[in-house]
Amino acid sequence: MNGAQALIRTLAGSGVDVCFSNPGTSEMHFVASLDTVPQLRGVLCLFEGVATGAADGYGRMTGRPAATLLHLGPGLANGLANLHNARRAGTPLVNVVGEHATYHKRFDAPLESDIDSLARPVSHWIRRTARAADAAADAAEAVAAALGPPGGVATLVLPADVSWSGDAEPAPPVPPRGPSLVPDAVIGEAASALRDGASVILLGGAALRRPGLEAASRIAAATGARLLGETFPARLERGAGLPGLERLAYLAEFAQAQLAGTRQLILAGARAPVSFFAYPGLPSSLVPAGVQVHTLARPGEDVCGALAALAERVAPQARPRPQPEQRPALPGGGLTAETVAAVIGALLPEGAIVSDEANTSGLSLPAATAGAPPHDWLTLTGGAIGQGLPVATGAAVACPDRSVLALDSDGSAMYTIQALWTQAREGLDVTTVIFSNRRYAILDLELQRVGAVAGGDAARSLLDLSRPDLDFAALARGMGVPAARAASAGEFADALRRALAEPGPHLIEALLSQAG
Ligand SMILES: Cc1ncc(C[n+]2csc(CCOP(=O)(O)OP(=O)(O)O)c2C)c(N)n1
Repeated sequence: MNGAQALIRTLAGSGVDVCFSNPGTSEMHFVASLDTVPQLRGVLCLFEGVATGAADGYGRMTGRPAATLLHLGPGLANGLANLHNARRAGTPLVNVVGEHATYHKRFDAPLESDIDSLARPVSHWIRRTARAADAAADAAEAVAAALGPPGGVATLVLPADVSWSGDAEPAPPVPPRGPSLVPDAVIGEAASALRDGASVILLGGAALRRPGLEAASRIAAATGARLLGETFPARLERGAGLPGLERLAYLAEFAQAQLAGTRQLILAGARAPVSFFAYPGLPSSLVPAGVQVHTLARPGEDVCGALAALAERVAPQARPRPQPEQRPALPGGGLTAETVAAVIGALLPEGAIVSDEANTSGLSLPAATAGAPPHDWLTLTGGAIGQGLPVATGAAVACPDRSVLALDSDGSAMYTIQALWTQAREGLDVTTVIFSNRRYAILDLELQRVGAVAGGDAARSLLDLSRPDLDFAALARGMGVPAARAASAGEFADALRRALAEPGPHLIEALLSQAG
């Protein structure tokens, strides 16, 4: 067996069943081996940012790593932004990067580059396999490193001659480790903090799944503590029957208002809140002065267990407070970000997975969908736009029985629009809604917020997506995805109903009225 075959068998044996790929010459033995290992499904992505984002979406939904297959340094570089988002999400992911044959590197051939330096900032584990005989053990360790906890990106650099050389055997999986338990003393400290009436519990990571939310809701019911969710969760379970959760706002002024009056801040799987950017004259930390911060659980610690133990201590009789079922009425009239949100709230199917990269057009989505049937909400964890469509693609591969909605603003969608082709190729049940405002609208706002002198024509043209107007329906059809354009709330509701009812991918371009 050559190194590539042993590696692929080991990945499959360790629970990796999909590889989002964009291969080149140095990965040909990996590609050839896929036919001998049907348990590992190769999915072709037409840009590496789609492959890495899809692996992120897959890992968020399964808790298991998908693999990527990228072509040397340039292929990795194309995938970096979504590996960055995956890193911020704490997603388990095995990032396989092909490399020149070991003896070829010193010739400085055109694709030669410093792969390790490119990979390091996004990887919490990197290994360069030296010999075919090591490929399988390295693959097993990569899976274990990706799973953590905490989960993360494990990058395995695979030279071509390691792949094609013989004398390798598959390796057994490395036994998984559980999250570290939170010591009793830490739970006791949080319990004392909760005696102060002005407490906020900031929930993040695994605390945003049902068990964590229900324990936190019991604590809030018994102690009067307020619950907030981190601003950009990797995966939030929400909807009717689950405890509702307000998220910390993106804009620092709003976040400060949400935290005003707090004396005790308990971090449950979330980091201490900071402003997304620095603004002249404003603080970077959003923790109000004088607030005592307590860390109940860090990433990689058993945050749900800690919340459950804390609930047993301070709220033994309390019940979680479920969000009542409640949907907005279907609106009529023009198409605005608000009416699109109301239609989505009215029609969101039970068990849907929402990949939210709607940016400024998404402000009404949380309220409009709060009482919809239970669903998962995946957000832009690392601020690097171009994540929404790939994450939706990976989530659909992970959960073929669920409806996936990608809610994407036009500017962000264009970074990784090739994801639509993979959705068509794989027959994935993804409905993409494009919020077409024909602007980088958030940057209009940021231009003022950072105190830059309000732009003239030259500045404005860098934030404007018209001239020419993008035609997303045509782009989608060109990649095999049926598409519609909607210019009124009624047209949008009809198109969304049809898209959700039919299997396979669809795209609806919502032509927002302020786009003119
Ligand atoms: C990879 C990357 N490149 C550039 C940016 C800077 N950026 C932030 S928001 C934005 C425009 C977003 O426009 P759009 O997706 O249409 O959303 P809107 O602001 O109109 O709601 C840009 C370019 C970024 N965050 N990430």
